[in-house]
Amino acid sequence: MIDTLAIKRRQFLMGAAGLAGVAAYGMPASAQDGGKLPAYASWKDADDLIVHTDQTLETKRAAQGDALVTPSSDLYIRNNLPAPSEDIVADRDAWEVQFEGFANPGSMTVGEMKTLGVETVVCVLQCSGNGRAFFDHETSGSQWATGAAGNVVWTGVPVRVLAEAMGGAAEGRQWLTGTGGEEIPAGLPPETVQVERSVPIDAMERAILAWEMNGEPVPLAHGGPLRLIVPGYFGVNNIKYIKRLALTADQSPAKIQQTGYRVRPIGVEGDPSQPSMFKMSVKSWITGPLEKASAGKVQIHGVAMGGVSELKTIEVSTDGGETWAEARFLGPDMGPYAWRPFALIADLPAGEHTLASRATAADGLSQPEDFPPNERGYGNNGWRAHAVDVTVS
Ligand SMILES: Nc1nc2c(c(=O)[nH]1)N[C@H]1C(S)=C(S)[C@@H](COP(=O)(O)O)O[C@H]1N2
Ligand SMILES: [Mo]
Repeated sequence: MIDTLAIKRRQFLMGAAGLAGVAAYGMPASAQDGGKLPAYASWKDADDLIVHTDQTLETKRAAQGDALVTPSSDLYIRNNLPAPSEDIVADRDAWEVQFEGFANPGSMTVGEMKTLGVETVVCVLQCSGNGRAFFDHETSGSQWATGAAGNVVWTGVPVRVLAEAMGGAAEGRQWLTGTGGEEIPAGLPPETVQVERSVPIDAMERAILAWEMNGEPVPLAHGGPLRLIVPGYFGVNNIKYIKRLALTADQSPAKIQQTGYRVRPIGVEGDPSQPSMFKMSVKSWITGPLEKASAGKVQIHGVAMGGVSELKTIEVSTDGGETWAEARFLGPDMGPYAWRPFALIADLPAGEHTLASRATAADGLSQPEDFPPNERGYGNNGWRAHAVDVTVS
């Protein structure tokens, strides 16, 4: 586990949070033991979380460990708008979703959906900005290190089953568009703040509307009573408290779709011609040891994901990427969208060691050494940025 006292001392010596702190501990020094848990997330494990703001909570890197599934009490939270009132989970089966863009559109309650079909999928939920803190340039937004990600079990009705029940797609539909159930603050035009995202319609084949998360009703904080899950797609596409699901001809007019979550060079404004944060990429990071270890045999562990593909191999370096050794995946393979913990036992002499991991997916893609810096700090999967400096004594 991380020695918080040592971190605090180091923070004090460093003064303002510098990137050195990020590299050394894998989390922004400024956020250590930050705020208190907000009321809607008071049931979470405060020891395992970094509270950036009331709407952004990050899982500590050490807490990610070698867990097959991220406990709900440790899972990160990212809200663009304040979470709705607990009232919406009082009668979960009564929650109603508006369906549009199908041959026979209409509305359906969660209770009705439960009678149509049910499926379970394990997938990584990861914010587009996970790894943002490791970029050298200044970025706006939460300075996530590795903890805006978790591996989660979701159960719900497949969207393709719903589509079938409604007679299939209406003509000319290209996008699957989900709308969040938050109340829009008075006086604001909805498209400026509404959490509404469109993904290419083929994602319908694997998307589900989930009422269960890790074997329990989806907590309000994570989108209960009902959430859209698009396996393999970045967090933002997984709409919480979904109130409308539409097959549309065009992408949503919402700002979060048109100009937000667009990858572009530093200094450039977002626009719809730029790549959107849809599919995730192959990625891995070490979760221990993060700071120090005893000389001799050391167990190095972490987590790896293939993005939208099964994983093939995971390699670990103890010399900053000069040489690599193949590590072993731990536990069962839970499909192409899940992460897999990994471990390697290495013999480490006393001294400073830079530990890195590099995943390769079955589609042949590997993590790059560096991921190109971009204006909002999205999509970082560079292995060098995720390396940790460990003192072995
Ligand atoms: N309705 C709604 N859905 C949402 C969001 C939101 O603010 N409102 N945030 C998105 C973003 S940016 C991310 S990363 C994930 C975070 O999911 P979590 O809070 O359950 O971890 O939810 C996505 N879905
Ligand atoms: Mo996000």
